[in-house]
Amino acid sequence: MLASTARGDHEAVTERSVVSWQPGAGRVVGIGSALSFRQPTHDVCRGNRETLVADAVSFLADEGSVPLTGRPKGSATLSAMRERLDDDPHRPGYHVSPPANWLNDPNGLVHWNGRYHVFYQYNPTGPFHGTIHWGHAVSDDLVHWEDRPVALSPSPDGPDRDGCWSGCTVDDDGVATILYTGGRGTAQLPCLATSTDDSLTSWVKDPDNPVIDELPAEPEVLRTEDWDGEFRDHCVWREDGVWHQLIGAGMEDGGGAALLYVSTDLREWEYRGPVLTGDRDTAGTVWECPELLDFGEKQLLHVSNYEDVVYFLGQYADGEFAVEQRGRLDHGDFYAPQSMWTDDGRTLTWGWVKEARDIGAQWDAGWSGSLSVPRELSLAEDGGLRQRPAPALTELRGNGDHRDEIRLRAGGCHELDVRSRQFELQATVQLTDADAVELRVLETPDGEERTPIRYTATSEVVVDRTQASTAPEATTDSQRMTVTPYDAPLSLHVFVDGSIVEVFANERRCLTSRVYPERTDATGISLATVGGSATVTDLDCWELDSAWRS
Ligand code: DQQ
Repeated sequence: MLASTARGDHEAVTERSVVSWQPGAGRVVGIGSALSFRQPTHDVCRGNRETLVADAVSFLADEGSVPLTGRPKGSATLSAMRERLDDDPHRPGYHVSPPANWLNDPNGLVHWNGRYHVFYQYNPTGPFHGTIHWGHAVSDDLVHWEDRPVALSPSPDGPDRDGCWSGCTVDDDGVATILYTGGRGTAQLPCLATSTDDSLTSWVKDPDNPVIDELPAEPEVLRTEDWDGEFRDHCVWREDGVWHQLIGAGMEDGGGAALLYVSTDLREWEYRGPVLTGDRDTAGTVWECPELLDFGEKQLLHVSNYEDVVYFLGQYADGEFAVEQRGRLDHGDFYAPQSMWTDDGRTLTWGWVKEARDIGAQWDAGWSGSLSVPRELSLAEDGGLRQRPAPALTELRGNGDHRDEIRLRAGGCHELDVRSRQFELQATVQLTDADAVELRVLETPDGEERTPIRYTATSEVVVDRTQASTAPEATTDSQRMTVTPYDAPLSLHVFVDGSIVEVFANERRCLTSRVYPERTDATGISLATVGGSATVTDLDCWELDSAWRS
């Protein structure tokens, strides 16, 4: 924590720290976390204390010539923070990650003036969820990204004092406008901000925030220990000149809900009721981050229910959603996705790829969380959901290995020429009489560490983490998804990046996993069969470049 609040002469160091806020509400004064030295008279201790104070004072006096982590002042500082983490083998290279510290949900994704903007839930004070700001990254091509300064910070005297939570960006006749959830104490209410420049760097909060200042009466919103009402996250679109907004909620009677509001100016909102509700047992107690996507013939509503991202495909009309099909958007560590509509009419979706290691390991790493690769969502010919990696990702391809056909005999194993922790692999897998085919990634030469992605004759794709890492505290459970009825042959598309394994099966189903191999030689890629023979055709494997430019 590197900043604290001052009110006149009173320093409120125990209030949550922030990076910056709008003038008039306070000022950043320096180090705000308590630091005590157990043996203040000891020479080493005294030396450390003096070094710390000297560094801090010099940093404050000289805009960052002493490179302290955690206090982003501009793009140069953000690049320096990012570079310091470059040697971490678990750090993703081409997935969008925070420069350091914490990232959770993607927010406010927008294609604006020809550039792609990704905002995200960001804690600049450390790799843990707290003091949530909006981080910002920008790209010209969807694959090379540049860090931008923090876009939204909590205002100490505002309804977002305790965090600027998830939301979206809309184009209000040329004015980029964010709707987000402001948190203060036990209240969480919708707030609005508009950008003052084409690069979407500076944002001004609406003086009348929150723009909705009470919870709807019906259905009664779930009250919890933390919140007066579980009521947050925003999906906004314009229909026949009227703004529509979905807000995620939990209901006192059980189950999640996506609640609809309408407005003519984004500031005065009229409540219309739920477009869809779910029962507690099948779809979770609270629906976070609802998003409605229009695919013409059908619409898709997805919600994040603390565990999974559940999607409903069906018909949305007049404020009601009629469900025809439902499923999970991803079967692994993927949460709170949000989409961007590109100028050429595609729907690209990013999700938060959570960590699968404890908070202590995240603290030691100095960063936490990443976004998935962008996924293009569309309707398949049979009316189901299609998910495939955004075509732009091909721009990152470097050295490759191509095989027309690999015949695998019972117990056989085939090693690829590529050794990497940052690659893409595409292949078609046909089980002949094998029980399973394994694509083993992040594998050491002796096989001590490896992560098999297993396609089984029982139509499952399993990411097996039992041997992924030799670290005693590593997660060892396996993650799985069924791939029926699209199971023969399987088209497999895999993205590996540091500690992320993202699997696309048949351009339909996805499983995103986290693994943390310890050994530096865990870079092997091989194919093997279990209990019989199989054929792998049209295999391509490319090393992928990194996404970040300083
Ligand atoms: N994350 C945000 C909330 C949202 C949750 C807070 C989902 O707005 O409900 O960081 O991960």
